[in-house]
Amino acid sequence: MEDSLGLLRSSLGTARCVAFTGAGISAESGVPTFRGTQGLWRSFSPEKLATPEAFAEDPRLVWEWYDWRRQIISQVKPNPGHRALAEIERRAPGRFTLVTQNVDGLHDRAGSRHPVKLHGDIWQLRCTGCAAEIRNEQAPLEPLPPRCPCGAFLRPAVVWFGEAIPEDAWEQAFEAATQAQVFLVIGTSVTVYPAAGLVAVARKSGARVAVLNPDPTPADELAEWVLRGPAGQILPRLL
Ligand code: BJW
Ligand code: ZN
Repeated sequence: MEDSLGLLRSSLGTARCVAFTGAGISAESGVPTFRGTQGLWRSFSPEKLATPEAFAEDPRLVWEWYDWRRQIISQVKPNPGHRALAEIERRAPGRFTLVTQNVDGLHDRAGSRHPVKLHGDIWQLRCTGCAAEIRNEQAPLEPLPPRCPCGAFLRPAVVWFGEAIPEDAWEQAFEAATQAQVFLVIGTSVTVYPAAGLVAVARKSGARVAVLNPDPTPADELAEWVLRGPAGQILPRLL
């Protein structure tokens, strides 16, 4: 591990780098991940709740899940992993891109300037009627489900299964992956596409891949470095 950390640290000093993060980076802040036992909420899987069909069928149930998560996120802080990525970005102006699948806003709160948010933002709401977007940081939300002034339900401005990733975010992430010399895969199970496909895009374009995760992931076989452990402990050691 020490050797890998040293090599990776020195590459980060000069290389174009992408950090691709998932729920695991926020786990040490106290935000539940999606998969595994602690990811379940009232026995519903994210594949069941994070869909337009679930919202159409039972908007209150889906909102209760989001409201529960918003309450947790509002009470936690960014951890040393988030802060280390913000510091890596500060030290590598113009050659570092943070691409996150997370919607929790903890990268922004840690000081990352322009995280590319593939799956949206839990603090943004979008009207299912007139498509207006508003920022709302109230937790708990009242009433539930919230309504737009136009009368239609508001939904979280996040990307559910079967929905497209916002075009500008996808273009930025894809471009950064093809340009990366080092691609860090941090705290993600690398199972949800098209985001997960960015690892192979980067590898095929010549990036050296590093995976930071306590558990094995499908990206390990593409990786030059597999650093097993919590992101909040490993990332500060890259500074
Ligand atoms: C630690 C740690 C510590 C713990 N330190 N690590 C190709 C193949 C197969 C299927 C598909 C495919 N292409 C598309 C699909 C379908 C589908 C999909 O991928 N399904 C798979 C599940 C099979 N994808 C979609 O539907 C996507 N849309 C789409 O394809 O649209 C097509 C289209 C095109 C054009 C027009 C219209 C349509 C959309 C996917 C959206 C996913 N959305 C969610 C919810 C977002 C909102 C919300 O937050 O509620 O995104 S689902 C959920 O999973 C969330 C996450 O961002 C995402 C990824 O999860 P993540 O971050 O990896 O978390 P976990 O929990 O899985 O893993 C945590 C990891 O952390 C673990 O590895 C731990 O070990 C680790 N860890 N502690 C470091 N301390
Ligand atoms: Zn509206």
